[in-house]
Amino acid sequence: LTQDELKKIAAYKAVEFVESGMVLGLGTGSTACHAVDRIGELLRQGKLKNVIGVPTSKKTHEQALSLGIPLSDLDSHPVLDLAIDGADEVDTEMNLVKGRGGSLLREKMVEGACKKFVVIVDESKLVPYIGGSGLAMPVEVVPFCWKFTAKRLKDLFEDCGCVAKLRTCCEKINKKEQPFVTDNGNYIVDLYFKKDIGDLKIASDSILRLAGVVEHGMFLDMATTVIVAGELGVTIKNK
Ligand code: DER
Repeated sequence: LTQDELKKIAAYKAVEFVESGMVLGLGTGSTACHAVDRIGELLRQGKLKNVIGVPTSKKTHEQALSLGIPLSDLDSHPVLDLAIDGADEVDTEMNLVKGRGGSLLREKMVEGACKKFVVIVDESKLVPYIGGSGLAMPVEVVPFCWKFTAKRLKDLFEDCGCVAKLRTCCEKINKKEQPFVTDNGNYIVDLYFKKDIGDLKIASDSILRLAGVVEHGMFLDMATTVIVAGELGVTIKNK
């Protein structure tokens, strides 16, 4: 099975948790995309009725619109029944790294407002603990003096050999790479650690104390269910 086929299997399994009348958090990324497609299909077939979607990105908003999924937002629905979203890393405690697709702020807001948050991954996302993979730990920062904020983030994790890099996007304006801009008009500084960052809650709090930081990609104690699709089948783990 290809990675995308595994993602689709996990996504479709998660959609089995969706009941008519639910207000749903709609995730962002290639795995969540399959879940949103499936919800649209079941609505079209009349197997699901009266669901409302709250998207976690402009991209998911567009996808849901194209599928005819009725949409709303957190202002109108401050409490949601269920969110379904992917993740970049999942550890044994169901802590997540998210945001390598750049949507972490709206994802964290929506998923933090849900009674249940179902994470859907293929087995390649499983890690022994988050922050140890050496891959990007995204931090959304305001564009104002982002270098100042990036330096303070780097200094926070000096003893983990932290490297802080501004995320850029492919478009070039007179050959100069441009910063990636989030749906909220902010930048993303990706942190790369050479060593384990230790207590995640302490790391999270220290990042959020920096005034120029908006949010980071550690989703601690938020997931209520993790669905993992692997070569040997699908496993469902509950908190
Ligand atoms: O950016 C995000 O948070 C995405 O949900 C990401 O974590 C998972 O994206 P994928 O399903 O394309 O791997």
